[in-house]
Amino acid sequence: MAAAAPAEPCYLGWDFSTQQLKVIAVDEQLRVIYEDNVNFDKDLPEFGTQGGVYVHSDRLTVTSPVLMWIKALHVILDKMKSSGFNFSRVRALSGAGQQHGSVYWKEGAKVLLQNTSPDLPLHQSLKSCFSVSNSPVWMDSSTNAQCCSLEKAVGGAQKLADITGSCAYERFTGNQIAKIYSQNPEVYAQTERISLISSFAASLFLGAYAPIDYSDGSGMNLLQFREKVWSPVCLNACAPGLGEKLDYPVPSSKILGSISSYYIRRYGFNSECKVIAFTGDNPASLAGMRLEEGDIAISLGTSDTLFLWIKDPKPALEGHILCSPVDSQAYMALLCYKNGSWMREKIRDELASGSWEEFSKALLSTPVGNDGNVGFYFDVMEIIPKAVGIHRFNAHNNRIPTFPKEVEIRALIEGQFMAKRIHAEKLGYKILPTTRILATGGASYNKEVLQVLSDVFSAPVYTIDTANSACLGSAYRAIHGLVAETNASLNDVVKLAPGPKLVATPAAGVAQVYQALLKRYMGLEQQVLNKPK
Ligand code: 5FX
Repeated sequence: MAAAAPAEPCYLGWDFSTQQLKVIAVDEQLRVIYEDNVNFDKDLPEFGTQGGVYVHSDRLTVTSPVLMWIKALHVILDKMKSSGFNFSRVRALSGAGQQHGSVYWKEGAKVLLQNTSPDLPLHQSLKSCFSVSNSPVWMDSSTNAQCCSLEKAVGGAQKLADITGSCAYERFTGNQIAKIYSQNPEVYAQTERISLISSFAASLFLGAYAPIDYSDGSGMNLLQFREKVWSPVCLNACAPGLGEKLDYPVPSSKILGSISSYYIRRYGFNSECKVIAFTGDNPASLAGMRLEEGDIAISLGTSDTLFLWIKDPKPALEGHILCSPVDSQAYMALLCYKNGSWMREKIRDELASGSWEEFSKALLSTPVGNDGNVGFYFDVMEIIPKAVGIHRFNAHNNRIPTFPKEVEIRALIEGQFMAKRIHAEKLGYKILPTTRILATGGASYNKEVLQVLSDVFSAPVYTIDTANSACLGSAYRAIHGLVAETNASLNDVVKLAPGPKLVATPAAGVAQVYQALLKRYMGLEQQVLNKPK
């Protein structure tokens, strides 16, 4: 009798996000062959989280129970097993974690991690491994004092940005560690290893401490993002002996080792299955969207987020520069705007009877450049720039109290996109002839809004489905990790994946209009900052 053909290989991508744990399996043709998730609130009610987190009574401290993440992994793997998933097919896996959050392994945890019994659920074997049972996560903003002292220690906010890619942010891990050290020095002393959520998750699969990767590591206010080494001055400013507790960071595509025997014995994984370094959810999304040099991804959600592929970064007091998760010579910039869809929907409801069709008609009925009328619409305090309120200027740069409704709608959309282009260019971003804008999120369904985006950036706009981009990007990174040492690029390896859809190209002659308007917008932004209305 002929031997059965070996099962076709597949690759797993994990996403330890704020509200759920997700997994995707893709085959060699990059088809998604399995997808599942565990929702923390709904599927693990015993932890009592809301949206996957605990918001503490000061409203500033936000944490998640570390054992919840481990139990979620146990639940999802058991679900996969009962659905008949063939784990022996998995050649490699990688994953993503919400950025900035940190996990504190107690002295002695290393040995427990290496010796988990396949007869016990993982969260039982590891229950005494953590010196801090509730991990601080990215939503935490309780470390203002630590941010001030870190900036002071290095010589100011811009200096810190020059070293680490960002000025001090409360959610960034160095400041979180500094808070734990200053409030509970004995807990810090009992901690033998500090992981990011991404490297913590990789450690679970390795059965050993996984190093932090360069890309997620650049969201800590601790990494010299150009040299890719920890900054001694930042480490010392946060806590003593911190370098030893973090260990050396590694390239994001590094093969960390083979999967631990726990998974081989309990689930039937192949002993050759490789674990590729895990990274942050935003870097993993950049991989999932297959950004290339010069590309921009814009997520037009409640808040608007931009990822930019940058070659020559210029860190500023706004936005973040991270090491690229897919190209060791490149960087990614991250910009976040609070007044995104929230503001667009507000104006739509007030001026277009709540209808996107009417909103689009207003855009179509007004000229590119809006006859020189410019507006700033910040319903809540914006992140970039730190300004609030509605500010309108006519073509002579005079403040005016109102615009006709069509002018207002165009001023809002042109203003939002001009702000993004200006701040991206401040961080060193350059539009190239090959630049593509990949738009996702709610407003990416509106063709007229995307036309303005294309005109303002002078680049074609594509839409892409990214419901699971971090998870999918992790599966792509697992495939890429196996060949990364041959210098193959991620995009060479995932060519077969479905591509984005072209939806708008810049109209003829609009580049000159915006060249002049962008300059004026920059000047008016200064006025808004200097003289808030
Ligand atoms: C990025 O800097 C963030 O804080 C968030 O996007 C988290 O990564 C969400 F998980």
